Formats: sequence, C-alpha cells, structure tokens
Amino acid sequence: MAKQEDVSVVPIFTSLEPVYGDGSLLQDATQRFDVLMASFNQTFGASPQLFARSPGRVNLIGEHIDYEGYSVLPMAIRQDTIMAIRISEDQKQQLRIANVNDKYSMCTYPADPDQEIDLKNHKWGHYFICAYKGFHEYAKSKGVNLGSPVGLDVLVDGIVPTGSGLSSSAAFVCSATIAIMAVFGQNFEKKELAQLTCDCERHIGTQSGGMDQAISIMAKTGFAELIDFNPVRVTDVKLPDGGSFVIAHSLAESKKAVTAATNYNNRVVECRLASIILGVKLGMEPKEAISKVKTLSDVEGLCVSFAGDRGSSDPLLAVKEYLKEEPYTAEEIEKVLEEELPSILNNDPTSLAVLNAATHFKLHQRAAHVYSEARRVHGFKDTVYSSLSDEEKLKKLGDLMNESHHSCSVLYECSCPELEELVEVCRENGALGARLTGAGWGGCAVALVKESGVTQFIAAVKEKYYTKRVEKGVVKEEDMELYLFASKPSSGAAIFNL
Ligand code: NG1
Repeated sequence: MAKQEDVSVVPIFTSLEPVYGDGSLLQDATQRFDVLMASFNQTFGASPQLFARSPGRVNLIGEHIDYEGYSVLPMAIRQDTIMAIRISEDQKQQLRIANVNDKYSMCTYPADPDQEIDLKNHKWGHYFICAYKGFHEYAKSKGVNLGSPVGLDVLVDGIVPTGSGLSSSAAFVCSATIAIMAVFGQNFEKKELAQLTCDCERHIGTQSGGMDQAISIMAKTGFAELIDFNPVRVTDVKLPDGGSFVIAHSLAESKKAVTAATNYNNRVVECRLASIILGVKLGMEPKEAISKVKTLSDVEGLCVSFAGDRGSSDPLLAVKEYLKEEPYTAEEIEKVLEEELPSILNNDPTSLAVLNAATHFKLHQRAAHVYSEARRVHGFKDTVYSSLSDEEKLKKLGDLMNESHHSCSVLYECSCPELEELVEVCRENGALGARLTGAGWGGCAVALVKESGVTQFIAAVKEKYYTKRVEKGVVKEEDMELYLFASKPSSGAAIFNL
C-alpha cells in the first residue's frame, strides 16, 4: 500500500505520529501543537479549523542553479513552520496573522487578494500575503470559485532559524499556502503546489528558483531528492550508509529579501545577461536571443555543440571563448546586444533595482559556476548510484561538496568571512566535505561526516568556532543545539485535522 507521503496530494493526518514519529520529536511537536491550540483560543477566542506544517531544507549540492533551470539535490530537515487557521466571522474581513513568538507582533491586512504588498516596508506577515495572493491567483486560473473574500485568523510557530540558508521563508510560505488551501476546502496536487508556492514567494521581490518550495512540499522521510524543473519533478535519492550531514550556522544572518538588489537578484540578472550574450556569440540574432533566452540552460545546447566541434562536451569551453573574465560594464553589454539593459530585462522592477545598484557584471564567473555546479549535481547523484563501496562514495561526495563551495566562494561570490572560517573548521575537524548551503552571504554550512564520528565532530566545531562567540555574547551556550546539529532527511508538507 502507498504510504501517505507517496500520495500525489498533501496528506491529511488526524494525529502527529505519521510526521513526527514516536520519539522525542513527537514529544516536542505535541508540546508545540498544544501551545499553538491554546494560544489560538486565547488570541482569537475560538479554536482553529486545521493545522498545516512545512519543513525547512538543507541543500546538499546545486547552489544558485535552480533559477537557471538546473537540477538540485536538497533534503528536508525536521525544523518546520506550523500554522493554525480558521475562517473568522470578523465583519471587517481582515486577515489577522499572529505568532507564538512575541518578537513578531500581530500583522493585519485586508482580505482583498489583489492587494499590493508594501515591499519598501518589510514585515514578517508579508510572507503570508505572498501565499494568500499566489493561492487566489492560481485558484482563479484553474476556474475554482472561492466566493467573496472572508477574514482569516492565523497563528504561526516557526522553528527554522531565519536568515540561515535553511529556507525558513519557503517553510513559512508553503505552510501558509497549504493552510489557506485547506481552509478553503481545496487540495491541489503536490507538483502543482511546488510551482504555485514558488510563484507565491516571488511576491516578496526575490526572483527565486523553485528548489526550497519543491522539497518542502514533496520531501519523503529518509530520502534526499533530486529536483528537476520545468516541470517540477522529484527523484528519491537514498544516501549511502555510514555518513551523516551536520548543519552549522555561521551566525552571520543572510537577509535575502533586503539585500536582493545587490546579492540574490543581482546574480539572477548576471546569469540572464551571460546567457543572452552566449546566445548571440553562438549565432543568434540579438533580438531573437533577448526574446528567447532566459537562462543559461536555454543556451547549453549551443555551448555543447560549440564544445563538440572541439572534441568536448563541456559548455565551459564556450564560456571561456566568449565571455571575458574582466567584469563587463553596462555599456559593453548593451553594445553586444544592441539594446539598453532596462528594456532587455523588460523593465521588471526587481531587475531595475539590480541595474541601479550595480557598477559592473561578472558574466564569465557566474556562468562558469552555473555550468560546473550543474555537472556536480549529476556527479553527486551518479556517485550515490555507482557500484563504489559506501566509504568510497562518501569520500567522493565530500570532494564534490568541497568543489561546490570553492565555486560558490570564488566564482559566484556568495560566501562571507564567517562561512569561510566555518567551512575550514569543519574540514580541519574531520568533515569529508563541507560547503555553504542555501543562498549564502551568511547562514549555514553543511558538512558530510562519518556517522561514527558525529559526536566528536560536533564537539570540535563547537570548541573551535563557537566558544569564542559564546564568550563575546554573539550566541548563548544554551542555544547551541539550534545552531549546530546533525540532520536526517525529514518528511514534507502535511495538513492536520486534530
Ligand atoms: P535560501 O537559502 O532559502 O535563501 C535561495 C533560494 C533558492 C536557491 C538558493 C541558492 C528562495 C526562496 N530560495 O535559498 O531557490 O536559489 O537560494 O541555491 O529564494
């Protein structure tokens, strides 16, 4: 019989066990759901109709390539966002979004699904509105009639550390979308939801790829997932025995939404420009390239046939030939493409913000990262399925992780001094491989460690990286477990009728 998590729609459970097992995880979860239920009653004077949960993730390999159309290989972690929701009788038809953590005060919004999100004035509740808008747009496109807007009461409890590269934002947006969907009596297919939640999150102003939402919705206990895009598909990847992934927070917060114009969206734009130039250099008319080429995967075929004429299949050959290593100015790109940058980028506001902030564009380096990282993901998957011994597999996976980090750090420049130090400490203390994970510019590193050495590894990293930070008051000793922990592949999104 298919397990609940194998079904194509989000599973609906009447108890917590199918998601949280029967050990200490269940104990913690029971306590969280009890608190959520009690505070919901206290805050809104009524019980929730249902609960939703969606996990964070750690990306094992394949960084900054999902938005270029390439496969990635993450796994869900146990830390998740849970939400309680009900349709309210509130005459003002408001959305009231509260949080169990009093650091986040209640946000209220009108129930209008067409409302604009005030991106200049960032609030935590905006992520709920991303889900709310995205869900309504999708339902409308499917011809689902949701009736006239109604008020919603929502209480949130998220334990994925924020700004950590573990995708607290996707855990929040996915949990919110599922809660909204369920309270309106719908249940879409998981693969539709993976795309829909990615579209939802773009309302916050980042030009996200779809990795985080896909894994948060579709993860299965015990497996990492190879995620392919256009359309979203997942393939279970059973990691070799004897290895464990340890996640360590650099304690530098990565503020993705706030720094989008210089960091995340900047790289998306650089990749776009690199791909259009490659298209032109490899024979397309500028106008044709501008209208047809969106990502580096769109011109991979041309790059590979260029390489084929030279006895290779490596798209990097075309990057080396046609994209200069020195940074490009806007004028240089406009000259090749015979059009001005704002119009090339369709005057999209988030891209215009990138252009305003950028002085130059490192097209060679970004393209070289994307093509090489895409190959490493397949190397990782092929190693897992190879006939090597588990020990040999682990060593090779570690090497690939190290190479990925080098590329992120040097070519994509999405690391930071804290992450560099942390990755080094991991490697010096027995990791088979270690790399930054997620968007970077702060947040976490992930290390592959022999299972038998995990306790010792954690103790060593604690001493070498965290002790001095505890002394300086950057982190509290009692919070260490939140910042340094081993993680097993966890399950994906679920709805609870408790
Ligand atoms: P995080 O680590 O959640 O900021 C971001 C993107 C991913 C992917 C990675 C880099 C979102 C929601 N997530 O992840 O799609 O591009 O960066 O690999 O924007």
